[in-house]
Amino acid sequence: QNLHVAVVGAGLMGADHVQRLARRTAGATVSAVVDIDQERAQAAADMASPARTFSSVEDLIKAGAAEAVVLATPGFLHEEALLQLIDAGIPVMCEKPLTPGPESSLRVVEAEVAAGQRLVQVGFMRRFDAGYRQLKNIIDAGTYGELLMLHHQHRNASVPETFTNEMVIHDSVVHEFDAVRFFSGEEISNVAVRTGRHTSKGTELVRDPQLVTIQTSSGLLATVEIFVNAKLGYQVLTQAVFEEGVVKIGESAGPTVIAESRTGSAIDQTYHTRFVEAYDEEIQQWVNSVATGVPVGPSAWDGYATAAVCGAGVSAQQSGEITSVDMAHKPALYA
Ligand code: ISE
Repeated sequence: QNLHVAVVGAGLMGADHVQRLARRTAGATVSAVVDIDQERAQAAADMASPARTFSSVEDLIKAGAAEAVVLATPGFLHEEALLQLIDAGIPVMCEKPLTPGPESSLRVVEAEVAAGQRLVQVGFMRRFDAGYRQLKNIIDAGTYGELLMLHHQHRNASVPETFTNEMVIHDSVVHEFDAVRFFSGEEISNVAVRTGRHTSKGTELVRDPQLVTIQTSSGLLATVEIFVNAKLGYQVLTQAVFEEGVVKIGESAGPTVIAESRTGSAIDQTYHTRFVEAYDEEIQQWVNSVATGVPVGPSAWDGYATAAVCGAGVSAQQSGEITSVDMAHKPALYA
């Protein structure tokens, strides 16, 4: 079996997925690349020749050039593409966020429910990271008793000048919102955001770092330090506190070197390298799931639920208050 996959959006993430599908994914071929910028589409398609190029999802669908799609355009373009693809019955692996707001995400969920089948997987790749899966197994097995608290640190080396305070929530903390839902198996009921001292090495539009606190429906508390101009490199760390122990994940996977009067190990500079195995696993499992027809990854509901939390998160950033999350009723399709 060889699934014909089109990659829509030939930016950094899209081009990365073209290479992944062409070189490191079994059972898939890149059949097309879609981008309004045809030069960019062609450059990406050349990495996977003989892929065709298109300038819109509509043309792609009309040409029948894809059995499945990886959607990697900017988030504000997702809704229109997703609705077209769902309508055409084409499975999609949609990069996060599903859409940049709860109302638009809910429209995607409703379209899927109307189609009567799960066609959308959302790109929360951390669920495929080995450390994340090990911690999830420990939580579910109750190895150290009940989970009492989660502490996350999410540090980016830097962000572009155009990165806004809202994007801190929508682009970055969205991963921890999904992580807390993944680890706890519960929805998030409220969120708060505090800022204190801020870095002088940061960018104009961001208060940096920020401390986000999250509470799930049963009361589990989680903290997130989000620091997007941390300079030191790229770090995503989690500490889970149980009744009878603490489990840490995300410390460097590389060797510890003791030399030149120091001890330590290298850390990644970007999420492309830090999570490369997770992305590979995410895409491989998605391709397999399209073949079997049994969805395995985060669903459109997970995309909607995190969008709802992001909405509350941005309000909380502005008000400084503990802000409750408004959530629609979960359709049976996602039970
Ligand atoms: C980026 O969009 C990502 O998804 C990364 O995983 C995250 O670490 C980063 O903060 C975001 O900007």
